[in-house]
Amino acid sequence: MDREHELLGLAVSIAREAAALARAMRTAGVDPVATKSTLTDVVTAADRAVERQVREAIRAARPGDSVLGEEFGTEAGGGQEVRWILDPIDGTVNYLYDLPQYAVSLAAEVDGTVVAGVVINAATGKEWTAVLGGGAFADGRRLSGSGQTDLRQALVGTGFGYAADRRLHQAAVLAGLIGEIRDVRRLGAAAIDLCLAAEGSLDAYYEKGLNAWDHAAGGLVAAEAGLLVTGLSGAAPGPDMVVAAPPALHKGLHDRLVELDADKGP
Ligand code: LIP
Repeated sequence: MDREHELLGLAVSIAREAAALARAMRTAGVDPVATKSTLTDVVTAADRAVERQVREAIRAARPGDSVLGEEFGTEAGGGQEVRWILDPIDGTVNYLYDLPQYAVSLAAEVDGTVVAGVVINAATGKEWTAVLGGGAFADGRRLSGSGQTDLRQALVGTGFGYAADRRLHQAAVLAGLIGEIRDVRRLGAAAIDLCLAAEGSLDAYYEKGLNAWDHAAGGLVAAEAGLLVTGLSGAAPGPDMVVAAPPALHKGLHDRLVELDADKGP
């Protein structure tokens, strides 16, 4: 088995355990334990417990690897070239409100390139996986994105940040776009949004303000399903912008987002 599939196998078994813990803690009841960047950017005990469990599992299986996680930041490894990128519960607000759209997202990066990734919707158990050059799958079914070629007919996913001034900027961008697409979906978890675009349940997705842990695994799933996953104006996908769309839709959406200064503002 090649290393990429070995890393994926480990990621999947660790993420399944993590999803089970998130589900059990959701059933037991969830309260915010702290806030982060703003009053609405909450963290729950489950975010932290799931992250601890995943870190311990990675440390036990591959002690030399490093980990970047949303809640506890970077944990350097013993200089191995593998770095794990983890969002223990992507869609924490959905998790808090018991909306079944939250995920464990875990990616393995080798020398700066994401080579394997898994996203598990912890509420439904749905699983998306990808290996660099090996394709993307949902519950074992190979993915190929949306066949939509007309932006005016496209169902587009997006999201809003935790800071009010950023949300106002994002709303202004959406106001400029909404009359030119079929409709918008704000589902609340970037990792799942990217996977829904990979399977064609969304025709495209874009969002400003994502961290690596929000899009590392989902971005590989989308790219391996044949989507273009980029920033704007030649930039890589990152905090300024992540756009994921099939080649037939990408240029139209990208160029409109550039016109609307979607990667600018707060
Ligand atoms: C969330 C993202 C979502 C975005 C939210 C938040 P979190 O991540 O998945 O796309 O719109 O503002 O950033 O905070 O639940 O890990």
